[in-house]
Amino acid sequence: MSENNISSIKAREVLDSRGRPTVQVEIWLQDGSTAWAIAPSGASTGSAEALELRDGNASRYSGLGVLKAVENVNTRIAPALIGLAPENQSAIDAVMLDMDQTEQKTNLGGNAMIAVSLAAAHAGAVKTGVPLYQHIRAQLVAWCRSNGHSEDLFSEPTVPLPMTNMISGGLHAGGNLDFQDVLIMPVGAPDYPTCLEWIVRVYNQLSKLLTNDGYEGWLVGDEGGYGPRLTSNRQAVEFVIRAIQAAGLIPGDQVTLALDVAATHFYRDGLYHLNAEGGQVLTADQMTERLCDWVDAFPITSIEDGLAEDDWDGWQGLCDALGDEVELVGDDLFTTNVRRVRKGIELSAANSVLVKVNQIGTLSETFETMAVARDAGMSMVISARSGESEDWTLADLATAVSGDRIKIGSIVRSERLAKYNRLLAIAEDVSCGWV
Ligand code: 2PG
Ligand code: MG
Repeated sequence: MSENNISSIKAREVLDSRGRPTVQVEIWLQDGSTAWAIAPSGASTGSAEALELRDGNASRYSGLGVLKAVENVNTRIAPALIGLAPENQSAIDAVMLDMDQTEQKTNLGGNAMIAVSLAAAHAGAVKTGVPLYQHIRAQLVAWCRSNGHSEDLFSEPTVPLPMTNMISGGLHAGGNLDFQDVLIMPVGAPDYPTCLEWIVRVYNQLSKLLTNDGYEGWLVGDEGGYGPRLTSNRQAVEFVIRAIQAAGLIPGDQVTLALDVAATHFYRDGLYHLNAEGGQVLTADQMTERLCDWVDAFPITSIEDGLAEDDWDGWQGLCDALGDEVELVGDDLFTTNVRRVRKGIELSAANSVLVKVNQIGTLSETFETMAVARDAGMSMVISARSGESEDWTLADLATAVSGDRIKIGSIVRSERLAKYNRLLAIAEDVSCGWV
């Protein structure tokens, strides 16, 4: 009988939710069954992220084509993986890592590698006949056992709490806000379907409030959050609070706020440049004071990238000031890179890690980052990118690793809903992590 291993692999260039090329990988098993995955892609990228290999040929897609990455899969990676068992994720990722041999995946391309790595996870689930989240959980446990980490770092799969984008700024929207996202977390929702209903309710109220006050309550950014031209970052937070109230929900009790400040993108020459605040220029201490004021004034329970990716001293100060009461999440700071997470732990610079698989390039390396973070007691926010697709792998990944939160973007646009809707199916069988 056939072992039903990988019989062929094919990559192709497809488009993401922003109309930019990205890599899709399809895997066939010996029995003819198939599985696929599509690499996500960011806009507000950290400088330590795995390289997104792009063609640079300006006559096609303004240089953003990914035909080189596609070729790397088809001519280099695929021949090395034919015949391997798809349910051995570590072995598949190890082949690619051995072949690449670079810190930031500049040889094969992080986009090529992550698409293969995720497609292999799907193929493993197809072969073993279990839902993807169960298969990823099994791979995570196997990875922990063979790498000297306790599998008890991760509880049984649970549905993570959504952290949902309401107002977008920064590099994600055409408005004028410096801060990238104002998000809500329905902490008081008794189950996942109720979470979604609450989120949609708040989202619709926000549209009305913005529009009634003369702002663009219909224009949305890359992730489906509204992108109005407001007069300050603070005003965005105030609108979201009002929308929660207008939805008949209690801010702080039933729904809390989260921010993705994405501060790297307005950090220049050691200072934070806030255009939406009349061009104010703040030091790290002043930014920290500003965030402390906001935490006092509003029910903010999570702040991502409150300071810039290499401002480690600043992060230590932020963590001293707010680390006991607020989840301080490193995105650009950590780039899902275990070395950077270890440094963050040594310096007590943050208490939470944002996990984005394409920042590091393989699922196995993502497991390592998560194990080290969990071992240090950090929480985990499993996150989509601004460039997404119909691929819903994120929902299963976040469930499999019992992530505390899942950050998908807003509650509109099909590339986001593919994940929110997948979680509805998962939640029929899996309990909620926050209840
Ligand atoms: C972030 C992500 C998702 P991007 O900064 O957290 O919101 O954005 O994918 O552009 O890096
Ligand atoms: Mg971020």
